[in-house]
Amino acid sequence: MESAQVHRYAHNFREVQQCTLLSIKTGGCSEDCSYCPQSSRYHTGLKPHKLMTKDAVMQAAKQAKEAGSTRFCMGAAWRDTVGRKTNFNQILEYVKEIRDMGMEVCCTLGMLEKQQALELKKAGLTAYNHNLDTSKEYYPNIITTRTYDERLETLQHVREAGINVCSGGIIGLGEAVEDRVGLLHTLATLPTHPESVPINALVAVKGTPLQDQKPVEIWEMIRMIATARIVMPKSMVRLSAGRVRFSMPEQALCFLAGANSIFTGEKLLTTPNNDYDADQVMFKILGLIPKAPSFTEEEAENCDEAVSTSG
Ligand code: SAM
Ligand code: DTB
Ligand code: SF4
Repeated sequence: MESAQVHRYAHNFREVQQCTLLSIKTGGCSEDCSYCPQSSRYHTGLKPHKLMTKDAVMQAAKQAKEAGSTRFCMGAAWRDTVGRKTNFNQILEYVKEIRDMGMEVCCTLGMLEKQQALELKKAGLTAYNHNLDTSKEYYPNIITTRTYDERLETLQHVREAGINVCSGGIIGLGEAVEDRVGLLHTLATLPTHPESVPINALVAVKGTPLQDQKPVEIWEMIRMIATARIVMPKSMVRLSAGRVRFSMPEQALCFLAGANSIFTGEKLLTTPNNDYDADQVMFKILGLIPKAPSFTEEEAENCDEAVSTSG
């Protein structure tokens, strides 16, 4: 397997990053992403919630850290953050505090303007997740309320603000193999490769237009991960949504193919994820080691200062 060779050349193949998601603002979204249980256009039975309070978010981050997670990613069901000044400022505070706990912090809040990206950077954000989801050609079959080019613009704003880019996609949307190649080609030909590339297998949620899609087979997932690894050797490739359906040996093949990051914690945003204890057993059996958080020197100094002044 060529990707395994590339993986071993570019990374410590035992190291796997554990990232925990929290949906800080759930449901009621104006967009029509046809895979998403959080769109207000579909009847998925999901109860919308407004932005979570600081205490509740910090509690979840603390729990994730204690469970061994090194990156905390906050998701909001928004098209963008324009006109959400109060909520956005609150999120900036959450970012600062979680960063000061010594965790990498990521957000996924929809489209970002340049100014907002700069503010998130200033607050200490490590990475911003914004997926391209699929190829430019297949995209209009999945989402009509915002364009592929708008997504690329957000990625550019994130990059220009000096925040790491996290961008990947979903397989199992009914796309052709060429669309999977198209997605990876777009990601791999960005001016700089995204630092992380999440590969999601569709979680077909009842009530969404994609509820009856055929489940992605493990071989499709492995091939997608392997190809991502070969074309973006240094990126963290994340075995993301859909992992809960795969057995330990199946996941082992994903790691061999080049995946070196997972979402841990019992929930993704709104759907179930692997059991925390089962993941710890898997790490032990497969001889995987948790990846330590990584910060630039400048960020680490800021964090040291924060820790020494707070003590
Ligand atoms: N609202 C923001 C946005 O769309 O950019 C952030 C949250 S959104 C839920 C983040 C990503 O989760 C989507 O871009 C999509 O790739 C992924 N996602 C959402 N629902 C999914 C599902 N049912 N199965 C797999 N991935 C999903
Ligand atoms: C990503 O690529 N996958 C995560 C994260 N980025 C935000 C989200 C998966 C969501 C799966 C459906 C849900 O739990 O709502
Ligand atoms: Fe809204 Fe994001 Fe879901 Fe699309 S993927 S409906 S933008 S929450």
